[in-house]
Amino acid sequence: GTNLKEVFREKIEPMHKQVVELREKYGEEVLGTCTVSQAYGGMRSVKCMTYETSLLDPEEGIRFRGYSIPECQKLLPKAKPDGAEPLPESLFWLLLTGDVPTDAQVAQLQEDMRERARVPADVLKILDSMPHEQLHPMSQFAAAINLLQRESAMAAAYANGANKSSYWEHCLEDALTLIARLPEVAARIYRNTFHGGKHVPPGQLGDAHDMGKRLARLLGFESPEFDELMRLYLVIHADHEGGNVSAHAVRLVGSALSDPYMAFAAGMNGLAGPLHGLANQEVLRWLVQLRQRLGDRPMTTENLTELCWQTLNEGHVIPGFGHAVLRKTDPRYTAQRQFALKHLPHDDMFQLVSKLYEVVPQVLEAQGKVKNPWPNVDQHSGVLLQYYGLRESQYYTVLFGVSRSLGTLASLVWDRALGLPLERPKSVTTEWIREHFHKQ
Ligand code: FAM
Repeated sequence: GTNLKEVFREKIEPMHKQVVELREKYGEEVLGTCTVSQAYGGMRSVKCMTYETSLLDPEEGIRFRGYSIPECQKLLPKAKPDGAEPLPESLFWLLLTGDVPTDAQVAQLQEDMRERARVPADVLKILDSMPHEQLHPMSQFAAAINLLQRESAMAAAYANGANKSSYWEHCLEDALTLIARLPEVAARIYRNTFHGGKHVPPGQLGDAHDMGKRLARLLGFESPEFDELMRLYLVIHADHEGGNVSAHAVRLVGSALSDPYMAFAAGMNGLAGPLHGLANQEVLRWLVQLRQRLGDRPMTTENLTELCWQTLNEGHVIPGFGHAVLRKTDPRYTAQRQFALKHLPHDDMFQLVSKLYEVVPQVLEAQGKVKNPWPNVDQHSGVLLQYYGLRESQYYTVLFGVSRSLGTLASLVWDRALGLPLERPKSVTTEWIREHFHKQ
């Protein structure tokens, strides 16, 4: 069928049965342990949670329901007639159901999201009244998501004493409405903060009905190439298994039965961290600073090496490199590099990023403490946006957030469908550790 809710409904019982069987069979098996160092070290690589929509392999990178990014680019429906990048809506269908959707299924989902897409006028008015010069776009974004919460179907259902077995339905309702409205919210923030509040009236959008193109038009961009970049961007940032700060925050807050709006706002506050989603903003600022420090010296290996050491010696990380789990070049970086080689091979900033791909890993390896010296998704994203004229790096993480809604909210619907309980790990004090291990 083409109705996402009905297709998803059919998936729940078989999955639930699988989980019950696995818990009966392996319930007492140990997934992983947590040492004292890992407890102090951000629980790095501690296996202690389940998450269905994607899995991150340290060597090969992310797989969305088992499919790599190149496989998604091949298999997922694209924009008619000649789109080259997968449609974000088709990825959402895959993440939620595990199936590659047909064109008809994607068309139905787009129709459904178009009906949900308009942001209430009073919410837009509050967005327009925010202090855009002082309030970071990510703060405006998280506030907007909370403002939309008053329409939460899940919050209303819970207040009306809905049966626990129906939570997933209301959660899916909220997820679809929220995802459908994020492009207009995000674009409103962009136009208010960087273009004097001159908005593109959504009524003017005509056929811009896929999420990527709709976002591009509302931001004020008209080129088909930028439409394709928005589609690629929204797909590759959508999910990165369950332990990254934004996905984990959505899961944790949602486990208290806070509705998807509340949970996703929490995830966005995490994404706004410089070591997580804000890194794409930091990369652009660093590249601009590198260019300034280079002055009219040539972009040679030795000059760039010297500037990278200067960053490290100033006690700063090199943004866009390293990863908590990945140990190879991020395939999300590679996908963007392919796009750049195809569309902007001679762009000056792309040349700089290309050169840094050869320089930075060696510097980080020489420094000797980074576990992964290779580039991650953020090293490349700003350069593509700059090229098409979206130059305000302070805004970049909002785009990351629009994309991350696809994975984290698909996963949240599964949390409710599987009846996952409140998340509540046990903490200990340093004093407890001393006592506990001293006795042994
Ligand atoms: N430049 C300089 N030092 C780095 C580094 C980098 N790119 N990446 C890691 N290190 C340091 C790290 O700060 C730590 O130093 P200290 O022991 O002095 O604290 C040491 O190397 C060991 O860190 P690690 O185990 O290799 O990495 P972590 O798992 O602690 O952290 C990252 C992972 C992503 C936070 C880290 O690589 C980093 O800060 N990268 C730069 C910021 C960035 O690009 N973040 C975006 C990540 C992206 F995937 C996303 O979420 N959008």
